[in-house]
Amino acid sequence: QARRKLIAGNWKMNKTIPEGLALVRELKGLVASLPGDRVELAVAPPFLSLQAVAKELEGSAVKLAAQNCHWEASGAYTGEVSAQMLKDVGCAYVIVGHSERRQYFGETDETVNKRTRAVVGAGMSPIICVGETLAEREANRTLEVVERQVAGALKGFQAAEVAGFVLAYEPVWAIGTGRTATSAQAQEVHRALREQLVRLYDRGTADRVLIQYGGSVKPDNAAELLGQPDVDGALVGGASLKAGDFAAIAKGG
Ligand code: G2H
Repeated sequence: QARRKLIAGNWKMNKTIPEGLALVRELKGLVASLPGDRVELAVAPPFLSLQAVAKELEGSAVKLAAQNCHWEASGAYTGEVSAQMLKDVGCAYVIVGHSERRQYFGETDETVNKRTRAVVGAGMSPIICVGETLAEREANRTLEVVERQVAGALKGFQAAEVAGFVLAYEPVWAIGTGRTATSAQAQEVHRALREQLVRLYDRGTADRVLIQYGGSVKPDNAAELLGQPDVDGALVGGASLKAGDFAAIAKGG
């Protein structure tokens, strides 16, 4: 059975609550006819908008995702949000280890692993982001880097847990830059990650994990990327801020 595609919109630090509500209202109408068994949609608004967006999405097939979470269950961690809080508000997914968090907020493979543990413990699916910088690609270290990130994130997890995970390959040089990996470059990395999952677990598990591509996905490049055998969806930033573009990407898949 073919894997479903997961198209997730990472709003990053964009949209006030009213702006976010307007976006999902428009989006719901545009994607109502998509075949839900083949294409799943999710939006990841800022924490502050999650509750309002969750209410607006009631009765819709569009899922809710968060952009990050802390690994501890509760306590004196000023400014942080726990996985259980995100589950309670209605999140199905949590993005973990986005390159912007690795770059600006000190995220490491170890903290990605801890956050992933918290997400799974609260009954949600992680969307674990990995990707190489331009310097790493030019030094032919792409696969070494992404495989290290994946191994670090998955440390200690059993096959049955990992089968419900989502990985997102996001080459850092393609994020928000307008540069996109070619479909062949994406497929090469996605295939390598799938083979890594076979080595770490087994073929059945590897075949169930969704591997999204992210990095300047737009309506005009989505179909080509999503047409690759190991590209199981997209993590969309800038283009997810316009309902029309996001719906067009989802339809392209
Ligand atoms: C990559 C992506 C979303 P954009 O960060 O995670 O953003 O589509 O703007 O490159």
